[in-house]
Amino acid sequence: MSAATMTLYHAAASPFVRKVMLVLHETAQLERVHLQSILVAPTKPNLALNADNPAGKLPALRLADGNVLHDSRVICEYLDHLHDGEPLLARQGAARWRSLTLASLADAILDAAVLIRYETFLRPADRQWETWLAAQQDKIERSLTYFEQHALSELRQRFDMAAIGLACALGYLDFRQPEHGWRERHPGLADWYAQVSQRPSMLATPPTN
Ligand code: 99T
Repeated sequence: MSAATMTLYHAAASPFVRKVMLVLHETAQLERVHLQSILVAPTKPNLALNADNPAGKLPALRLADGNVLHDSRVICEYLDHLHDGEPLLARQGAARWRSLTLASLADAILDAAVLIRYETFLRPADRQWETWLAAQQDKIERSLTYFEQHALSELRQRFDMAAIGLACALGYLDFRQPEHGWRERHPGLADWYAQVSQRPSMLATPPTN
């Protein structure tokens, strides 16, 4: 019998869902969560998800008492409070604000990359806006440059919440923009990502359509 008491709205293509899955793997809590797979896009809403998360976005986590948590940052931090191991996100002090900021920057890469995906995949080709797409790519490039120049030593120390976010962002770039070429411009990140990609949690959660 399943010991799952929580239900996660899940899509294997979503890097935000992957963050949650990585936290579950890394903290050995997989058995607590039942996965409810759905397909969702801004133009293809899911009514059950909309009822649980008015923003209509994945991931959302339904708890045993019926309450629903969203978005990925809230869910990841909630799950990080349910295990007895070393927290993936520091509970207090300067380390906490630093980790939250790096995790937020990784999410900014994801936000830009998902906007690019929707602009190029959902919007009719004759209405796509190149200047806007280029501006989103610039956000990704500036953020990767920051990680390469200012955060590599921290990333190497521990696969924590910020590292999980960045790993999902790099994996998503490979998945949706295989021609992106970030490895040539950011060799330190490429080396770090090659290593963390071998973690069982990463190998178990490849993005798929
Ligand atoms: O925007 C929508 O209506 C549906 N999109 C989503 O649910 C995406 C799935 S990634 N999720 C988010 O944008 C969540 C962002 C939120 N800040 C969080 O949870 O952290 C799908 C990517 C793809 O299919 O390529």
